Amino acid sequence: MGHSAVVWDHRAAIEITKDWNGVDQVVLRNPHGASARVSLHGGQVTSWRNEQGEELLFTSTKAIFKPPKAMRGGIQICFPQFGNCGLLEQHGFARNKIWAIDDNPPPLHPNDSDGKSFIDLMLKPSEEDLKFWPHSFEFRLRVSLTADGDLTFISRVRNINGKPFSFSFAYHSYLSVSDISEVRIEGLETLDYLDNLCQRERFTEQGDAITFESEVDRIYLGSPKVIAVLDHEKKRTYVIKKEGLPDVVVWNPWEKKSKSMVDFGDEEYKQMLCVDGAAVERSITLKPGEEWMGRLELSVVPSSFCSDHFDIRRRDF
Ligand code: TA6
Repeated sequence: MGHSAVVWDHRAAIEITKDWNGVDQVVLRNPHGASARVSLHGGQVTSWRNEQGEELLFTSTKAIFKPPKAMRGGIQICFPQFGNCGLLEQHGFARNKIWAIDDNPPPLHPNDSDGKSFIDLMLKPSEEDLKFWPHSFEFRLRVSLTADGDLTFISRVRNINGKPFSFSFAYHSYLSVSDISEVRIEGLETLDYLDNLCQRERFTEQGDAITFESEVDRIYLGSPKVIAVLDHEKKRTYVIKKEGLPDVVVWNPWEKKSKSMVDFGDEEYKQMLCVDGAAVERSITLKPGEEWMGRLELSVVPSSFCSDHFDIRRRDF
């Protein structure tokens, strides 16, 4: 008896609803019950749930769901600037803009769609935007949920034949963790980092793995393609794989800073950690017609898998 090939029609796995502000929100589902939600506001992923329906991203209970500010949590697209060292608003304007669904994206590699449910979004500068950042770009974002429940991002920024421009970038990712004091990051050992708590002064990481006892706000430089964030209590590990993103931003506000943020609970620093695939130290420069691509893949594996199956310190799998 022939096997009926299960053709996974990615469009069948997509539902378009409205978010809390009536902005379109795309729900991606896979055949095993995992899901992700992408708001056209900022192209922000506001939810990523595993097959058991467990939420894997952090969102503050005090988040302010009011444009143009990004909701505190999820995964935010920081472009064309990361940080507040430039002329634009903190982390750039992309996360505060309404994106459009891109019905006719230039083709990607077949691997980038096989067996995935995905949505293609597009951001182009408005006349208003061009007054603040006079560069004609097209930003194509593909957010996918794989059959295994992994969450993947492909960002493609193209210079549409204007003059050359430079930008910095980050996937500002709020991971949900059980208890920050029981979390460690592997893969950043021995790297240099810029410390945002010391005017971005450069230091070298001495630790065996990154652990947390106070506020951390660092940009690790020249990081490997794979980073692991181990949640001891849940015995699970976030595996972050990236391409085109040489840096990793690590941020936990800890107690004092948490109390200073109106859209963040005083104790919520205990349940979150930002680990962002980024390109910050060296901005990316595009000549007319050139395109930059930045890929990120997030998966969650049982921590036993980590210790038994791969040694993050060897940085290969
Ligand atoms: O390094 C991450 C960071 O720049 C922190 O300094 C903190 O400001 C965080 O981003 C959050 O920024 P946001 O603009 O989302 O409040």
